[in-house]
Amino acid sequence: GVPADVEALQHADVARLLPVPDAESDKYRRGVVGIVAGSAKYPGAAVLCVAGALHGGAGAVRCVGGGGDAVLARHPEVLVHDGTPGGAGRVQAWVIGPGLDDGVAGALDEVLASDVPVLVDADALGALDPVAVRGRGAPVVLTPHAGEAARLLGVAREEVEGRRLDAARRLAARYGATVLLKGSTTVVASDASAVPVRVNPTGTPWLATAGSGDVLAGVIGSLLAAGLAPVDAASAGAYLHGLAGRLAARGVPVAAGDVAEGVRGAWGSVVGAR
Ligand code: NPW
Ligand code: AMP
Ligand code: MG
Repeated sequence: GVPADVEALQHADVARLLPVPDAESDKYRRGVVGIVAGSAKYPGAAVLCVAGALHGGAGAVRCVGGGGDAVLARHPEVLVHDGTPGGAGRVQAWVIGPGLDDGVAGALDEVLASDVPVLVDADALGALDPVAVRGRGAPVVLTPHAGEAARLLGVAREEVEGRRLDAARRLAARYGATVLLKGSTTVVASDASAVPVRVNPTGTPWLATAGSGDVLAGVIGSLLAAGLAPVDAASAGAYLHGLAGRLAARGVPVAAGDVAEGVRGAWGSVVGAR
């Protein structure tokens, strides 16, 4: 059986959480996601993160970073900004990290200084100061893979792989943040120790493909911007991402861009169950 401090995320829970727009909705109420991603080395990470946010249901996506031209070529809907995150205008949740290389620290300070939720992934994780995270008013979500989690904890990757629930809980406590630890079984831990760790049941090994995590960060960003609580956004995002991978793959290989497009079908299969 599943221990009491762990729960599997249920389809009906996700159906309740997903922000379906109504007659009162506008793009700002649906949520504006700010994405700080991409670099000359990894412009594609910004494209994939943006795709996750757009298909995840964002009202608008603003993008800051080194992937602007590549992003616009694929997604003309996106508001691309040349400057730094602080000058980007109205944003209801930030995603920072996919494919960034230099300039991470300054951008991280700026998004952490905002009063909206911040998701920190990939290259931005290594630049993160626990004191700065704990000291901010609004929530922080961390989305490491096992290698990134091992580096943050200062332990071997095997230790994280062998004790995934414990690793996620330890990181959540250290940073005062919600931690989604990616892998063959993705788990979501809250820094509130009374909240059970959520285990995502929808993953598939077909998700083990370059750029897959960049898509996930964008999907969760869209749910944070819509106003979901951090553990809800992280776990519903993982649920949609896993389902998207399954729907896109159907037993054959998929690329991360296919997973991003599968997020719309995943949404449909979840809200259809309302
Ligand atoms: P090793 O060598 O296996 O022991 P990579 P990345 C480890 C961007 N991308 N579980 C691995 O350890 C991302 O957004 C851009 C456990 C290695 O030491 C990031 O900004 C793409 N450990 C950046 O690239 C598409 C794992 O981590 C270290 C692991 C780096 O991304 C791809 C670094 O590994 C990518 O998303 C796992 N699942 N995966 C684009 N198209 O623009 C890796 N490690 O190979 O530099 O990869 O950390 O995923
Ligand atoms: P990243 O390493 O940041 O690109 O993220 C990889 C994504 O693929 C995460 O969502 C992982 O949970 C997922 N993933 C990687 N390997 C597996 C696996 N063997 N089974 C299920 N999901 C996986
Ligand atoms: Mg990644």
